[in-house]
Amino acid sequence: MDGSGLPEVRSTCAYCGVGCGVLLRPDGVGGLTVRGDPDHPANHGRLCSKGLALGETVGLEHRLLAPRVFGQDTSWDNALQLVADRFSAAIAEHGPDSVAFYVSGQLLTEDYYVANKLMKGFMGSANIDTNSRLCMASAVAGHKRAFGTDTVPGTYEDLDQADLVVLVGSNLAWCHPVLYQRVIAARQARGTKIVVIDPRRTASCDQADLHLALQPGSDVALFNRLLARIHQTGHVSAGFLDRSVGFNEAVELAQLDDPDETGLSPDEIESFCDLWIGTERVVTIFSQGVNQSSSGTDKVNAILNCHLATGRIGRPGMGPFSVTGQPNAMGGREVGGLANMLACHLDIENKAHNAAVRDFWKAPNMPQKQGLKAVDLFRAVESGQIKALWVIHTNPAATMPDAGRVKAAIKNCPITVVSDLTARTDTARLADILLPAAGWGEKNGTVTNSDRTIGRQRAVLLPPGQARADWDILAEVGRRMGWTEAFSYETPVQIFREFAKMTSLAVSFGKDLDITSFSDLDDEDYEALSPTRWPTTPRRSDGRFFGDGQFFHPDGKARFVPVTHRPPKATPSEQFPFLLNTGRNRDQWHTMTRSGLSPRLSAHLAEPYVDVNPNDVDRLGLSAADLVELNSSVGSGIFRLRITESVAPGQVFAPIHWTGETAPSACVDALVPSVTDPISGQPESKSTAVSVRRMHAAWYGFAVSVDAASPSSEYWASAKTTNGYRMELAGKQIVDDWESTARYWFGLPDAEATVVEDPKRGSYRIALTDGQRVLAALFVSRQPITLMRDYLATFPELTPQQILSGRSSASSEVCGPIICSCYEVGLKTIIRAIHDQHMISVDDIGDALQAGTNCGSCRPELADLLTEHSKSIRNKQKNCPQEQPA
Ligand SMILES: Nc1nc2c(c(=O)[nH]1)N[C@H]1C(S)=C(S)[C@@H](COP(=O)(O)OP(=O)(O)OC[C@H]3O[C@@H](n4cnc5c(=O)[nH]c(N)nc54)[C@H](O)[C@@H]3O)O[C@H]1N2
Ligand SMILES: Nc1nc2c(c(=O)[nH]1)N[C@H]1C(S)=C(S)[C@@H](COP(=O)(O)OP(=O)(O)OC[C@H]3O[C@@H](n4cnc5c(=O)[nH]c(N)nc54)[C@H](O)[C@@H]3O)O[C@H]1N2
Ligand code: SF4
Ligand SMILES: [Mo]
Repeated sequence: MDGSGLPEVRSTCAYCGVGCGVLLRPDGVGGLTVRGDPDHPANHGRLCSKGLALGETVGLEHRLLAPRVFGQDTSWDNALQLVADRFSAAIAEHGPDSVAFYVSGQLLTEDYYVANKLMKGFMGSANIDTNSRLCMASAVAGHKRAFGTDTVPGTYEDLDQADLVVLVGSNLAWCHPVLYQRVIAARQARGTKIVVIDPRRTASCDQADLHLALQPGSDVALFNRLLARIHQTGHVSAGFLDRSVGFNEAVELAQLDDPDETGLSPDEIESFCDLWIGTERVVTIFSQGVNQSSSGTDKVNAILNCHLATGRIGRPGMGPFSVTGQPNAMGGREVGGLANMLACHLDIENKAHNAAVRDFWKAPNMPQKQGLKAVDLFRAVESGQIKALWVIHTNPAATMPDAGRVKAAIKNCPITVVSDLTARTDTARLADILLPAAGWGEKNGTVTNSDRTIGRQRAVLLPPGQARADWDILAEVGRRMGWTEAFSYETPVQIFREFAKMTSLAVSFGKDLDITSFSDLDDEDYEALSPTRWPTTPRRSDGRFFGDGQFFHPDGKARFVPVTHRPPKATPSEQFPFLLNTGRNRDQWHTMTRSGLSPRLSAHLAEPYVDVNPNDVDRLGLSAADLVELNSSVGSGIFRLRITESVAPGQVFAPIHWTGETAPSACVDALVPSVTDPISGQPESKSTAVSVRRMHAAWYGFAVSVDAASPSSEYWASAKTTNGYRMELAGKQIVDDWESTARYWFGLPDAEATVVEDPKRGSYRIALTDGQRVLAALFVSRQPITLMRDYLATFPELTPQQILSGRSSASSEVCGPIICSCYEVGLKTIIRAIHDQHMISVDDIGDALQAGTNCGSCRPELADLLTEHSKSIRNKQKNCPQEQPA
């Protein structure tokens, strides 16, 4: 305690797989403050912008407070009996494979364990798959092919000790910011070099020694060239060749691949190979640019082949490193969350494994074959095979490829159960039975991060309304279906102990997953559990695998997997000439149901956008700030144009975060067809053939409002602000009566209206008030609107007249003299943003404020401001993460 109220509680961040430790202090009225845990081995006190803003996302806004059945609030008793009855009836009538769960790498290990036990051991089907199929499946499959087990060999300390870090398909600076900070710290301390392999120039390139902007999908060709060069230059580790099988075949195939497929120059390729081969301590980090591909598993093995060949694996400062995306992607793999696995890294189709799990669970009904993987699972929902579906902690109607089709399938499923924090998601809106889950900060359990460190999440707030923990909901359904004994859990520690004990099965089959030392953990030990990396076996005290040449295939040896370049399935055509790449923004988490509640996080990149290269912009006759329509073979979308050389000609990039709730026409997965990797079943989310053209809007609009609104225009995108919401809009149809339209959109039929109109210019402005306070204001024009958006977002403090002028005399006090005239962004606004958001590049300013993104003439001025104002920040935060406030 530091004397300011309730004591601090140690927990783990809600978001990414870095698994940072946080210290939480509840304020006693439902909120909390957050700081990094200085003693946590993952982050040593650092946090990124998302972790720091956790306190802004725990409010009651949008929370689901009671179970709902067919749209009506009801009791838990009713809702859970109905779930149990409908699942039992489906199984009785159509067999176990007529039911399915679709779950999430964000569940706690305890939740995940119970879901998996219920489906695989008791309902008797393996139809439980998870959003990890869209995320880690190729890494899992690649690891198993090479190592005989799905195990990440290295630890975070390897990043501190490496001399070269290669980022393949990983925008670490934005997606694993605290790990990126560790790499930057190593660069400062020991000169660690950084190479980024990504078709797109990302924030992770800012400090890179080399950026290889390869052709999308050509990673295998590049790593095959590296393998051939390792062989040619005699850098093969003889010791490791003895401990492996298949080297010659892998090299032969590698030599046949044409490095030109990468689109890189021979110089670029050779400098990369020289650097990699010449640096003993090399860590190759890979993420979704590798996994989310129709050749994802082969890409993984192409990378693993190079580390195996040189023996650079499982030793300090070196190894291949698959970073996990979600906070418990790793834990989910441990408890067998995927449709093709059993708990504890055991295999469904291995008779001995299957029988051992059956005996351990005393399970009546084990499936003998693998279940449906995500894409096939939703196809089975579509075809009517699945009669009852339960979606937990994920939003597939927005994040599965071919999202429109998935949405329709879920809608037509005879019974859909959804467990979520909120009813406001694209998936929750389709639920027949909607169950209120307790969220991060309200429930207890464990998560495993990217380097196998098990950490505790601890409850510091009471679940609101009737919300309950996911494990608790699942266990009660198990009991109501008749399996009283097997699901008699009353606390998460009972589940954790059972799982820890179960890892003795893995040990007995010679597998690596071993946390048996936790089998007898008492309640207090669990409460006090400090971050622990598995295996907890004493002989592996440095926490690494495979440095000793011991692998987990039956002969104890590793496998080289011969692989060959296969381009992405989508080939640009006359109809769809561009390749659409997708990914993440720094400050938002997936479908924004939590991060989108933070005004601070929502200030960074507040609108869905598509990045297009300037050459293509000219060719297509587009201009800055246009809205553009993308079309693919399966769907379409509307995005704000950003002109940037970060994408190559012929490629475009759009982020994944917008949904029906925040920008219905900008859900990228509506465009992505469901092409999958043949081995892992992981979708190719990063290469879709699309067309790009200007949207011809009859009008453009900007609005601010106290409450969220869902206008019926072709395009709208809303973002949270301190005072409510701000919204960009556009429509193709001329609107005759703007006043009624505005009243309808904002749900303010009786508000007082103040209007300023200039019909000749097609400009219309309306402020709606309750007599005193402005509740909403809408600005419409025939042209894209230039307004002081930042200033208008302070609207509750302004009079209708001030608002409608779009700027006021006071505005120069708030915003300062205008620097960017295209978007009317003032000096003070820019300086504030540089300080508050720790901006380091002109693009950062553009991302947050749009300044400098149109004509670009203010960019030199912005650069000067940055030099002047970010220096003081840099000095203050040496060794601190980029986004940490000084
Ligand atoms: N801020 C933020 N952080 C997150 C998340 C979030 O939503 N927001 N989500 C978390 C989750 S679940 C995950 S899985 C991770 C994802 O973390 P990352 O994988 O780092 O993130 P992405 O932006 O999906 O994709 C990474 C990069 O792959 C590149 N890429 C596309 N095609 C190719 C290719 O063919 N080859 C190569 N080499 N690269 C390619 C893209 O241009 C992109 O820059 O992030 C986690 N962290
Ligand atoms: N095109 C394209 N598509 C992609 C990707 C991509 O890069 N490109 N990335 C893919 C990847 S890697 C991932 S991981 C997925 C992520 O996609 P999703 O998992 O679908 O996205 P989230 O927004 O994280 O959904 C989590 C849901 O759980 C709810 N929730 C939060 N806390 C709790 C809780 O404690 N209990 C319960 N029951 N619910 C809770 C949230 O409100 C939210 O609705 O997207 C995938 N889709
Ligand atoms: S890097 Fe950021 S989002 Fe990821 S766990 Fe740490 S604080 Fe949370
Ligand atoms: Mo992910």
